[in-house]
Amino acid sequence: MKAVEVKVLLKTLPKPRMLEFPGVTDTRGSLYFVEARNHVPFDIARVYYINDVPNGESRGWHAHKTLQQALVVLSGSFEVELNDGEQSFKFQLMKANQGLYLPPGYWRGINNFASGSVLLALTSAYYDPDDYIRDYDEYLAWRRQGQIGTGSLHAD
Ligand code: T46
Repeated sequence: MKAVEVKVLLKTLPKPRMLEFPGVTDTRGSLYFVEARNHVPFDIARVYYINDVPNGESRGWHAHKTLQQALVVLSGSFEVELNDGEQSFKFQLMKANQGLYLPPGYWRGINNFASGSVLLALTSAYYDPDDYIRDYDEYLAWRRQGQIGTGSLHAD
């Protein structure tokens, strides 16, 4: 992707933010639902989930060039650490009706998984290894190419 396209993409998409999914709770328990382009700001192309994370292990530590995701905690809790090359911010996910919207372009790590946690990810595209930046120096160079300035990371 050309630098100018990166710049346009990152400026056009919403910033990372917490999402709250609607649900119905009655005597039988709780049911939550997520509609594409309604409760997450993209069409859902793929779902993956992560469980059985050993105590002290973390996941991620990479960035995506174009992929949008919503991370949901189905059970337990975990922390998402985001970094845009200039600032970092932590989001705690601990309720089943909560999600974190993750636009492309942010370095992310997921850690502090409580025992038995299940992370569900809703994503905007099929798996593509070429969409990942797994080296932090490469990520910083990629960000510089896109000339993304301070203030591009915030948490609503
Ligand atoms: C992300 C964080 C939050 C596939 O074959 N298909 C898939 O859809 C995915 C997601 C992964 N894989 C393979 C690729 C690797 O051989 O599964 C293996 C583990 O993937 P990875 O090391 O990327 O896992 P995480 O937990 O570090 O990262 C994942 C997502 O890949 C990534 O998009 O943002 O969770």
